[in-house]
Parts: sequence; C-alpha cells; structure tokens
Amino acid sequence: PQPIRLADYHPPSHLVEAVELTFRLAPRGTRVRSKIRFRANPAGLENGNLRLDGENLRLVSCALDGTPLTALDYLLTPEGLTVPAERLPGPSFTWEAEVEIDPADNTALEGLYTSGGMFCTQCEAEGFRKITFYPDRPDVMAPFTVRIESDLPILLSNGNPAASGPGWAEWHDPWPKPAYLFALVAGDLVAHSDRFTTMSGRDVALNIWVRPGDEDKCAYAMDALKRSMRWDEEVYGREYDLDVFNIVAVDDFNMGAMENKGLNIFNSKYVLASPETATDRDYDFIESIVAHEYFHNWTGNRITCRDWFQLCLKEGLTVFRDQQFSADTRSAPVQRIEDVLQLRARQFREDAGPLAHNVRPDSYVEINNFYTATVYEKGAELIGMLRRIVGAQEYRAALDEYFRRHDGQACTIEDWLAVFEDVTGRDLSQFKRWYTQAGTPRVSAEWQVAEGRLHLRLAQELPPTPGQPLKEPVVIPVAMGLLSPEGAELLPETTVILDGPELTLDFDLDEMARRACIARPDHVIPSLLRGFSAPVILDAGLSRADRLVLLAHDPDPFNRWEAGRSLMRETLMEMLTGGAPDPALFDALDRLLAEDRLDAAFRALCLALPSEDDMAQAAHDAGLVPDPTAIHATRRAMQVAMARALQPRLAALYDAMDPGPAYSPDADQAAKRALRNSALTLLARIEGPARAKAHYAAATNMTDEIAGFTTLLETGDPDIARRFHDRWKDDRLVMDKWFMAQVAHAAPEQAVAIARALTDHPLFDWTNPNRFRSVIGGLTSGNPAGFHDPSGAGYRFLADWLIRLDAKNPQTAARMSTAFETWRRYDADRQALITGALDRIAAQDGLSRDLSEMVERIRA
Ligand code: HT7
Ligand code: ZN
Repeated sequence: PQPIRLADYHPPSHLVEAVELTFRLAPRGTRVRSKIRFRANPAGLENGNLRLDGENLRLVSCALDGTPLTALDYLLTPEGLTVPAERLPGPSFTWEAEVEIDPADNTALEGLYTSGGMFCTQCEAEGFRKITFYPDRPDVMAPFTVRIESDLPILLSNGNPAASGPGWAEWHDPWPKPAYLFALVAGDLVAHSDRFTTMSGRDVALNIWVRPGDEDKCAYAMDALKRSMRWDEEVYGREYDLDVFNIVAVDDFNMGAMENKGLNIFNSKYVLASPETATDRDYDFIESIVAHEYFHNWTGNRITCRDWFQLCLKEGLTVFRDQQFSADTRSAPVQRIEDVLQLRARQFREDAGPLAHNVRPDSYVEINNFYTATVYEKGAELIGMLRRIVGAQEYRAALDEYFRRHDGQACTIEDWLAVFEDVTGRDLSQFKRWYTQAGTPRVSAEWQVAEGRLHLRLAQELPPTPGQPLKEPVVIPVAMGLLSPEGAELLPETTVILDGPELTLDFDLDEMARRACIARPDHVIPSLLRGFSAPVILDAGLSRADRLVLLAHDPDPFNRWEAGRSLMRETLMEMLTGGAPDPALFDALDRLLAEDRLDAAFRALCLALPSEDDMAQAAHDAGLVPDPTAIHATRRAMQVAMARALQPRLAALYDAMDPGPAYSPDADQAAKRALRNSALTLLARIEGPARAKAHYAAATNMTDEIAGFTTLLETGDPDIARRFHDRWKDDRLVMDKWFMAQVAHAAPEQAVAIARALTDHPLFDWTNPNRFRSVIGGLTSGNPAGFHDPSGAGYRFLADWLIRLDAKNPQTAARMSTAFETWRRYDADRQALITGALDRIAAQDGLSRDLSEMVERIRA
C-alpha cells in the first residue's frame, strides 16, 4: 500500500450538517441505516465527487434526496464508495443508505463487534468506515442522532438520552464530532451511578456500566472520574457539557480506553478494582486513564485533529494534563520519576531504533501503528517544555485562548503554536522542530573552576534517525542548580535555554558563596536538567563522588534519584565486565533509606535497579554488544550484593512499612507497600523463601499477594502457581496476572517453554488482547533474557503467534511486533535469528497492512 503523506492533505469536498443512524442489532447481521445531510465545502479543493469510506459493508440500498441509486450511479471498491459530482443533486443533499455488517465475526475489534454477549464499538482511528459509508476523517464534524433497536436491556450511544421504549432507545449528541468519536454499546449491563454538579451548577448523571457481578468494583473509577471533573474545572476552567457521562467496561479491547463523546469505553482492566483483586499499580492506572479519557472531552473532542498526522495535538496535550492531575493528586516528584522511567523505557527505545519518527509524523501506511510512545509521551514532554519556557501563567492564558479560538474545530500543530505565539509574543518557529525532527537529542556538559569563576559549557547533538540524517538544533530548557561539595546550595534553581549547538555560562563563585554564607568552594557540582526539564539524554560529566553528593543532598528530588540511578547503572556496567560494586553506593543508599521524612515511594524508586532492557541499551551505547543472559545474571548478582549490604535496613523497613490490614489505595499506603515489597524481594535473594511464604499467606490485598507470589515463583516454590490458580481461576483480570507472572518470573532458560505450555492452558484465549499480552508480552517485555534465548526459541515463538494473531487482530499483532525493534543491538547470531523471524512473517500470504508496515520498518 502507498503511504499517506501530510504534504498531500486536502480539505474534504463535502461537509456534514447532521447524521441520523438507526441500528437493528443482531450478532451475525446488524442492519445500519444512515441519513446524512451533506453540503459542498467551499474550501474543498477536490473534484466535487462525494467520497465515502466503507469497508466490509454489504450495501443493501442507497439514495440521494430520496431517489434510489443503482450500481451505475456510483463506484464501489473495497475501500469505499464514490458518487461522481455530475450525479449529485446539487451543493446540498441527503444521502441515505442501508448496510449489513457482521459484528460477531469482527475479531479485529474495530468498528462494531461483540464481546461476551454485548455489542460495542471502537472507531478511532478508522473504525467508523466498518459501520457505514461516511467521510471517515477527523476534519468532518457533525451532530449525531442515533436509534438503537435490540432486545438487550441497556442501549447506549453518545450525547444525551432522547427517548426510549421497549426494545429501542434514541440518543442525541448536539456537539459536532468526527466519526472516530462515535460509540454504541448494547448489553445486559448494570450501572454504578453517581452525580456531579458542575462549576456553573449543572447536574450531570454519571454511570459506570459493567457486567452483573462487577458493580462492586467501580467505586474507585467513579471517585477518580469526579475528581478529574473537578480538577479540570479548577486548573483549566473546563466544564462538562452533557447531561450524562457514561463509562462502559469491556473485556475484549485493543488498548486502554477510548474517549467517545459522553460514552467512554474502557478495557475492563482499567475500571474494575477491589483491594483483593487489584494492585496499587492497577489503582494508579485506573485513576490516570479515567482522567485521561475525561480530559479528552476538551482536548480531543471539543477541539479535535484536522488529520491523523496531528494526533499529538490531542494525545500529547491530554497525557500532559493527566500527568499534571496525577502529580497534583499524588506525590509530584514520584510522579515525575515514574513518567520519566516510562518515557525512557518506551520512547527513548523507540527513538533509538528503526521505528523512530517525529512527534508529528510526515507519512504513514497504517495510522494505528502511530499510537506510539513518541506521539503520546514525547508529545507530552513538548507541552511540559513549552509551559516551562513561557511560565505557568502564560501557559494558562494560552490554553484559555486555544479553547476560545478553536472550540468546535479540527486543528493542527500550527494552530496550537500560533496561539502560544499570539498570547506570549514569542517566536516558536525553532521550538516547532521538536515536532518535525525525530530522535533523542544528546546534551553534554563540561565545566571548570578557575580564578573564582565557574565556566560551564552545554552542547547539543542530534543523532541521525531513519530518513533524517541531518538535523537543526532544538530549544532545550535546562533547569539547573549548583551545589558545593558539602551539598550546600550555591545557586537556586534557574532555567537556561540551550538553543544553539552550544551555550557557555559563567558564574561568580565568590558572589554565590557569599549568598550561601559559606567560604568560596574550590569545587562546584552542577545539578543539570532538574525535574527532567527536557526529553534529552544528558551526559552531565559528573564524577562518582559528585553524584554521591547529589544523591545525598540535591534539593531537586528528581536529580537526587537520577544521581543514584546513574551510579547504579554504572555499577551494573562495571559488574558486567568483571568489576565489583562500590560499597560507597550501598552506604549512600542505606542513609537514604533511613531518611524517614522522605516519601516511602521515593525511597522505593531509589532502591530499584535499571531494567535489563535499560542495561542492554546502556551496553550498546557504550559500544558493547549486550548479552541478555549475562545482563540478567549481573542484575541478580547486584540484587544479592545490595541485599547483603542493606540487610538490617531492609529487614527494619519490612517491619516498619506495614500499613496494616485496612486497605486504602491512597498514595501514602501504596508508598509503604511499595517500599516494603521492594525490601521483601531483595531480602528473598539472600534469605530464601520463608519471609515470602509468610507474606503471601498473610496478604489481604493483591499488591501484597502478587509480591509474595512472584517472589515465590523466583525462589522456586513448586506449588505456588497451582495454589494461586485455584484461588483465582474465575477472575479474568487476576488470571491475566497469573499468566504473566509465570512467564516474567521464570528462569530465562525455561521461559519460552513455560510460555508455550501456558498457551495450551484451557483459560488461554488468544483472541482476548489482555490474555494474549499477558503471555506473549510476559515473555517479550517481562523476561528479556528468556526472549533473547540464544537458541532463537523466543523469536520463533513470537513470530508464530504474530502470524496467527494477525489473521484475527492485526492492530494488536502489529503492536506486539515492536519486541523486535531493538534487533540491531545484538550479536550476529541473534540478529540473523531475528531477521529470519521477521522475514518469515513478511513472507506470509495475506499479511495485514498493520503488521507488514511494522515488519518492513523494523527490518529496514
Ligand atoms: N484515543 C484513544 C486511542 C485509540 C484507541 C483506543 C482503544 C482502542 C483502539 C484505539 N485506537 C486508538 C485512546 C486514548 O488515547 O485515550
Ligand atoms: Zn488519549
């Protein structure tokens, strides 16, 4: 297939004034009648033909202004239907059609499909064209009226309920929206209901719809929804705009959740929670995803994207907003560290390999392949940098103007930046390069102290990425401070802007020392990129001693953690090449763990080691060929060394951090459990399984239970998997954890065999994306040493499953293929095995556009 290019964008030939849809639901033959009022678009540069997208639709009939059309009046292809301009009645007309679709056969989970007896839709990005003929592009916005006919008791669509009777319901959504925000749900569902009064006093009915029996697991999602609604009013001045807000939980879902107007549809994993079945991490996800989807109501729905190249316009901004919400709700530094961990693990990895692309891509074959960490997470970082550069007040003023100017429109990144330029008076043309250049910039620092002055030189370098050999410097806000060797703050935090290839700064040490009331130091430690003020890779040029000072004293918690992280990474790399850990690091960690005034979640983060994938990338960056087996063994050795060095402290924390049996998912309790369970895992490396057995037996919540379970899996308790299974076999979401944990915590040499055996388990339903991800993702992400087994068994296992899944669900298959994106890091034997697996996939007949694009890009 030909790529679609941003440069080829042209406005639609016709706009839609109103849409009326009638659904007669049946699993094997749903009838969809549409009545659409079109008008010619004066800005449309096209030939004036009426072009409607449509896929997998059986056309029953169609008409223009009431006159039936025959097959001679239009051109029908597998991609859609075109009525030539000369057959159109005039500039305005009504199109009517009836089509038949087969929701029960829709295993791709795009368009209208069935899941566990319910009907459900997923239309982003291009699913609406699988429901009826329509200009399925985000710059065509219209109000929708929907009638649903079905015997199922609950019939839902977007907007407000209009009327209903036995076997039917009508909904009206007054807010013009693109087709990707359309939704319909029908099923035997029960609601967890509540109400919300908006800032202007309007009453909104809130419902979370779930399968009977799950209604007692919705309280947290509902609480998160109400807090999100209030937060968006208080922080962004945004009020909800319909009489109802519905959320539906569905088991078969390709991603996390979807922001359909007034009818959000969620993967049940991100709605359902009880202390016994959900971990603290699950609660965290529920809170941030509920918030994210709710925030889309303004950033995405009221103001949407002109075309899919502008996806970051809604996703980057909405991720940034959900991160702000979580930072306000929980500990801001902990939230920032967790966001950066995610960014580095997913986005830096993407940027460093063959799938690197701009935050605003220039072209795509399949848009589903561009819902990436770069568009989402790097997109959010760009908003954060913009806010840092213009300041919080001007940021808020710009957002107010964005909502005022563009409400009801489909916009571009140019529109977004123009608002900031107009409101702040700045020229953002250089900033825009962040959207149009791929790759992670590298920033390096050099400095010297001479004659009472500090000379600091910052430089940026932009590595080449596929199709972009040369790049221009970007605007990098570097938040920084300066510390004395004793840890005294010499310079309060300030932000400098590195916007050329380099920047030289000069500081007067006498003046700084006078202000800090200390003698002039002969050495200074720069604390750079505080709060991770830009998505770059920093080589701060700090000695080990300097980083130990930052770990102990940096007033910026992010850089305190970062100093420890970098020491750990360096230690692991030295151990990988035969070295031994420096006891000074363990002493520093011991002191940090003892600081009771520090957030327990922060301390748990400081105790965590870089992942095996981080180490593989670090080895590659250092010019080595990473050996996943050696990396796994080194990490284990480091855990043993840490446990030995910190044993008394860890044992004391294990006792002190017990929050007691009354469970609450709040940040304070979750932090204690995080630190306590980190201590448990480390101690098990040297103590054996007794503590974990007692921990598992005493657990009254899933956070503790899963910590005990995974520790026992690793320490070799032969019966633990069966016991866990027998307890939880009827709970789908807990069983996903059971599947995943056994693969992720298997010894590397057994991981593929265990994964393979689990795919034969009667509860392994590979057409359910959550279950598929548990086992196959449990291997590729959870057990890198197992996946990269030198025999190539992991690669063959993944390729076999991708080929099989692709025939049913191309979107999920394509997404999972990113496990291969790092293949160039590895040795020649592994490279040959991976490229062999990729070539075998590419050679399959009938491969989807989704997976073939991914395989081609990864292989290139
Ligand atoms: N805007 C949504 C992105 C999305 C999606 C969600 C569910 C299933 C398939 C999907 N394709 C694209 C989710 C979000 O970012 O909020
Ligand atoms: Zn989103």
